[in-house]
Amino acid sequence: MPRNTGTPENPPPEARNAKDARDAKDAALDAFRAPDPDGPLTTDQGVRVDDTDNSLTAGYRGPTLLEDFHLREKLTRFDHERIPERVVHARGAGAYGFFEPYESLAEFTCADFLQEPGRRTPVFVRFSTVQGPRGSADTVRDVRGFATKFYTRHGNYDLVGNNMPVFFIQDAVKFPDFVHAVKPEPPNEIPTGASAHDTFWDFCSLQPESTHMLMWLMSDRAIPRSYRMMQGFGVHTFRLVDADGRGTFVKFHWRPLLGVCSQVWDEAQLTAGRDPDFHRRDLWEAIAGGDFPEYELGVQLIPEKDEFAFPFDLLDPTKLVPEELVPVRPVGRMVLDRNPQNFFAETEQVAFHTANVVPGIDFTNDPLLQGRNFSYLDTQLIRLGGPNFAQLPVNRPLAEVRNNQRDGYGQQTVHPGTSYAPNSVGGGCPATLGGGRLAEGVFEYYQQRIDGTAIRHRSPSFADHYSQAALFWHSMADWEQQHIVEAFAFELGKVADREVRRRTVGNLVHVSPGLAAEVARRVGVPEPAPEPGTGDEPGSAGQEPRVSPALSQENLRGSGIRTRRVAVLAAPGVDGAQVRAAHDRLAARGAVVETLAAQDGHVPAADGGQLPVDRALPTTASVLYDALVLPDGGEEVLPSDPDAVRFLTEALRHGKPVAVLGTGVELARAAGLGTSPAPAGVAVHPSGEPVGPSFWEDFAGLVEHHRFPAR
Ligand code: HDE
Repeated sequence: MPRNTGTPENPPPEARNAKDARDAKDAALDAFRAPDPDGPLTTDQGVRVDDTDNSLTAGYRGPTLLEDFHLREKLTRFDHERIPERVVHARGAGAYGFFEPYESLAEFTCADFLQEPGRRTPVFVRFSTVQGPRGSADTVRDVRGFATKFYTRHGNYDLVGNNMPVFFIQDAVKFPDFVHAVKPEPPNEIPTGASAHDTFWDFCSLQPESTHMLMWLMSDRAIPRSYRMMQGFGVHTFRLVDADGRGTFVKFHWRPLLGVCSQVWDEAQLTAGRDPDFHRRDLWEAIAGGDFPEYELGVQLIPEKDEFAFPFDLLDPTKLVPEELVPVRPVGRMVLDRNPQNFFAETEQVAFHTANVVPGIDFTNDPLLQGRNFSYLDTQLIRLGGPNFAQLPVNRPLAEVRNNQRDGYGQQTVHPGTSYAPNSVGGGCPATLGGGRLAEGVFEYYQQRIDGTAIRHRSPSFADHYSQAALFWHSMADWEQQHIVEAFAFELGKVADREVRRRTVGNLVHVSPGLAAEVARRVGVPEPAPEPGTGDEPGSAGQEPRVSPALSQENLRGSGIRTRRVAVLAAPGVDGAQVRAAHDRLAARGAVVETLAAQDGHVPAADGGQLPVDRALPTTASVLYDALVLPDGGEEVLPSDPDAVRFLTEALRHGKPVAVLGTGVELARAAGLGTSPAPAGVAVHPSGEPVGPSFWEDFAGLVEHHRFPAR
């Protein structure tokens, strides 16, 4: 795809630094940035304070005096620091960046930010988990939020998506039920950040429309390696509208440049303990280190005439449009190149809303989307304390705001004149109305013909809950299917109510009798009888399964090893040249390489040199790395160091690439790793022979592959 290689006004991200090239949103935030912290300490009224360590008291040992306004203000402000967390998606991390189209999409939409190749629009993105509270761990099994605010010239556009393309329910009226079921249970607020409990599975087992989403949730998509390595989806079918008011249905996709990578379940659980901030830290460090996460925006475009051309309803959010039916067209890229300065002010106070659309983008009648269009504004009113949250710095549009909306808590704008229309006095709201000129940045509702009888019934076209769940299942590689089985067995194994387990397995029969039988066996409930027409093995009662290769992570790997974390285990007597080569060769390809030893400081190498240690083994863990190098030497120490043995054992269990050089094989043996023949993902180099560049090249190939889950 054509890339913006940079102009002085519009440089590529690689050339940017905070001083010389700042986007419009960054510059607009200046007005709200705190002054230099080196100045005098003041009260909120700007009065300089003489002492902030001692209250004003009546004598040395007397009571504190009420007139100490500094004490009162300081405590009052502290008492009011907390705001309600988001009712869902409470845990998250955010970053600024930009979006730029590859090509003009004027043929389909008049959205200003999609007109001109290379023209950049500032963005703020917030990634999140759904179930857990603000302080919960990052690596739980959960859906991830992927919400993007585009600060366009024609107002803010929010694409509030997830890392899975479908959802649990079809109608917004079920959302409170769903969330009450998945959230910690009311009597004891257990479990935190997990769906493996009775109420969630009870709800889903009674609500078969959740089956397709459950397949995604039980897959490795629910345990991403990084926010930088997951896809994003708008989920609903939206509508693009061109300058003449013509509509085209659209599905939005984000594809990470680094490929789609996941942890394995045991690894994710251990990471939650070793570093609960794993994803937050990963995003922050990548951006701080100049490795800017990049995602390609793709669209599936469906002409309105094809609205009924699919075997599912485009308005049903439990369905995706298989890429084999409608290919994803790449239309632009988003680069996240700036960390926020203050988590609360920016990441916590950012307020997304599905109804924040701009001219050229419109809704469909997806009943889930329609409910969301009410809910997001409503929730911000309580979470952010009133109607003026759009004036918070991170939420402010770059486009001018002019209307008769007034007052309310925390009003920041000083409005002159009167505030009503029509108006012939006092300079009140002279704002002009648009008159429906889409192309000039005026939002005009898509002219959809609506007539119908008010009914409370699910559309019959939403009735098939299993075909796409089966499509997903059959599109998985063997190891992905294995992980799905294990995830169902884990989650249902945590469900105390056997009837809920049984009912869930009963639903799975419609996806795959094989899957249902295996899960039933593992969770100790009777194997359900296969339903006629649901057989999944070729030649059985059902049809030959359809597959969609685009759904398998096997086909979504990235290339290269940028930002992959590689640990080199070193002990006194280690081969210094090998440690240095591991650093040089892999870091040259963009990996983050760290030397670990029993203690911090330096480790003496066999050649007499002193190698700097990046981290002491007891302070870190295998789950925080993607690959491992066991260099020659140090065999006196490492095989008997429980931390080192555990490090390797876990790396092996989690399918990570390992390089074993020379006597590194001793540690490998201690961890139960046979090296002849070497299992998949293990590169072995015999003792005494020089290690050439090709060894590191081959090992980089294994690191690029990411995990060897079938090992
Ligand atoms: Fe949300 N959702 N949602 N949701 N959602 C919220 O808004 C809601 C749904 C999503 O980083 C809330 O500001 C309803 C689907 C993300 O700040 C709330 C329904 C998808 C985020 C809300 C859904 C999402 C939210 C909570 C069903 C994927 C985090 C706090 C009708 C397409 C945004 C807030 C951030 C947050 C309501 C379903 C994505 C309560 C009623 C489907 C990424 O308003």
